[in-house]
Amino acid sequence: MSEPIHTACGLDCYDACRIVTDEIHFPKMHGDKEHPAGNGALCALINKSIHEAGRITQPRVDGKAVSMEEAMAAVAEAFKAERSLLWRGSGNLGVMQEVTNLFMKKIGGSLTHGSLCDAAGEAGILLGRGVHRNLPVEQIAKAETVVVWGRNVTVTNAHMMPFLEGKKLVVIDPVKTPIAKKADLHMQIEPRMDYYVAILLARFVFMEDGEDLEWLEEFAPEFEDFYDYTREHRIKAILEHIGTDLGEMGSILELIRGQKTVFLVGAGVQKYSTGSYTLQAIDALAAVLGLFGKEGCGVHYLGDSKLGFENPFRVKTTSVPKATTNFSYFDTVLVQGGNPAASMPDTNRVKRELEGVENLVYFGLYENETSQMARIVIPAKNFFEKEDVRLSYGHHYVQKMNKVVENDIGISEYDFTRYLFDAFGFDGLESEAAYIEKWLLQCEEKNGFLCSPAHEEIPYAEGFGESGDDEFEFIDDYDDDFINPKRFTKYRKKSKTKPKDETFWLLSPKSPKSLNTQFFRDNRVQIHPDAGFEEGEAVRLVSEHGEHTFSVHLNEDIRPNCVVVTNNTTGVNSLTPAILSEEGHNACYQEVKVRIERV
Ligand SMILES: Nc1nc2c(c(=O)[nH]1)N[C@H]1C(S)=C(S)[C@@H](COP(=O)(O)OP(=O)(O)OC[C@H]3O[C@@H](n4cnc5c(=O)[nH]c(N)nc54)[C@H](O)[C@@H]3O)O[C@H]1N2
Ligand SMILES: Nc1nc2c(c(=O)[nH]1)N[C@H]1C(S)=C(S)[C@@H](COP(=O)(O)OP(=O)(O)OC[C@H]3O[C@@H](n4cnc5c(=O)[nH]c(N)nc54)[C@H](O)[C@@H]3O)O[C@H]1N2
Ligand code: SF4
Ligand SMILES: [Mo]
Repeated sequence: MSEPIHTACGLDCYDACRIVTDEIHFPKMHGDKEHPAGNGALCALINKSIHEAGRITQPRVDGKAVSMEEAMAAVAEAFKAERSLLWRGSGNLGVMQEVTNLFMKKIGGSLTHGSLCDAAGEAGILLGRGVHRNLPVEQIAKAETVVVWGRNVTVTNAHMMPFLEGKKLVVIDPVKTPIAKKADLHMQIEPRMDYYVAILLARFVFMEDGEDLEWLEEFAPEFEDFYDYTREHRIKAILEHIGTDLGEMGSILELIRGQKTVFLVGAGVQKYSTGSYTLQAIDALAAVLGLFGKEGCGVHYLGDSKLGFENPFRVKTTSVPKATTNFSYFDTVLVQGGNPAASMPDTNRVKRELEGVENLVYFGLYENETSQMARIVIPAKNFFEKEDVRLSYGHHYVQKMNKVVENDIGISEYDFTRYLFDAFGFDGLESEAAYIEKWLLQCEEKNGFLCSPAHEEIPYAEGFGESGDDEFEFIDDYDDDFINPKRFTKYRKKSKTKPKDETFWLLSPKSPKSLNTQFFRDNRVQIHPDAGFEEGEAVRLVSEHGEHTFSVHLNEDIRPNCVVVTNNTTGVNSLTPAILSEEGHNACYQEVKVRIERV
């Protein structure tokens, strides 16, 4: 029996599971029952990350197999060009992924800002709270009512499930997801309308004098202006528009009134140009109910896992937006841990841009659309093959990732950076162990596990902002109001971003079988049976940005004016727009409607 090795799953997932294995039994492994955010189980994706067939083991340059030394020499040569960019995906969430920033800084290269993922919502949270302190899972455990709002918990965040047991459940989602089927109430909302739900619910709370006056007076004194703002919204027209009625709104209020309530908000509500306003409105509703700074209450969203850490890889460089990158401006582009040719919006544009790059370097684990286009391909090590530290956007626990397997495949991000520092004669790169220690030394211990320095048992108990001295800022403007004409004009000017009325909203949530574009690729579109298509039939989806053919899968759980194409489906992003959210520089995958054509 060899010594147990502890590590963590590096896949981009809320749960960041702690893993227990040992040298003899690996790849057999299990979760850690004692871990405060896990329950001992690991999901099936972890096995796929060990046995994946499409793993790249052979470096190549210009289509020819070469040694790692030759391939790295080609990378060094490529970085002598004038304009270089590092575009990093989220294939591995270990902190050591960012060590490559240090090299980009040295050569005056560019990085990216914004996100494909959660940055619109994050921006909305910052507008209201000043700093985004995520709600600890221990507080979720103490809630009486949980509102699952645009998060597909059973698929994307399975380790949250034990925390929801025995609670009153409200689900707000255009799809009757597995968690919606278990809920006391499912609001099958029209997509992109969550802002209105939050604003109207807040208005109704005021109307029935349900606001938490004492808390508001101390921490959010502008609440009366916010009440006036909610009253600018016309109830009847909005209820019709968002596909609900007074009865349903009343039932939600009944489930949250006087209850310790947590809003579990997911990426689904904010894949729009207006995504920041949605989170700011949901936060405002939480404030009216007095849900901040109290036990068993709050808003949980994808957190900033690096909050509170001094990040040794943080550098100041020029940057370009990650979701709409103009790749062809650069001579050399390093794609690390990502698959932009499939995962970015508007694939047709992205591929044209990538074709315009002289030296496209792909540094990753698997063959994919991007590796196929690259001039230089560098195989990476997976998270069982290197040392790292795993933070989580779903909870506050930190895990040292220990190497479990030794082999000759690939190169780690640290060694990649070391090679380039040496090739260019740069100094200043510390040892890998020193960086890892820098991260770990900043952690605190909680329940016998490492924990982020930003962890607070009950966030915002003292107030908002970095210091806790600030007030909560209510949302007081919305650029997208279709009902109040005085607000509508601004939006009309930006009509480029308005989804053209093509009948069906395109929803692209995550799949249980894949981690973004890793592991399994789908070819299906899920359509409500009422749309009149047959199971297995081939249909073309057409948007103003492109088209692609999919195989029909009928699903009566979908709101009938929506189609679902999970984000691991080949071609989904041919349909999506290359635009940025109004705040946060985020991708807006769902700001699009599609037409369905028989082929
Ligand atoms: N198995 C698996 N797990 C994953 C991932 C994966 O690829 N596979 N990816 C990881 C990553 S990168 C992320 S960011 C997280 C994201 O995980 P989640 O936060 O769960 O995000 P999504 O899966 O994109 O969508 C969540 C839900 O939002 C709903 N939705 C869509 N539009 C709207 C809307 O306008 N309003 C409302 N209220 N709901 C809407 C969808 O129907 C879906 O049920 O998951 C992580 N976990
Ligand atoms: N239509 C639509 N598109 C979406 C979304 C959506 O909701 N709808 N969601 C978006 C979201 S939330 C996200 S987060 C993005 C994700 O998009 P990307 O960040 O592009 O993620 P993946 O497509 O999974 O590609 C990750 C790649 O990382 C590589 N990799 C894995 N581990 C390592 C490692 O340790 N080192 C290195 N160097 N490489 C590694 C693997 O080869 C894998 O192919 O997709 C976005 N795309
Ligand atoms: S993908 Fe998520 S649920 Fe699955 S093992 Fe990794 S962290 Fe845990
Ligand atoms: Mo994501």
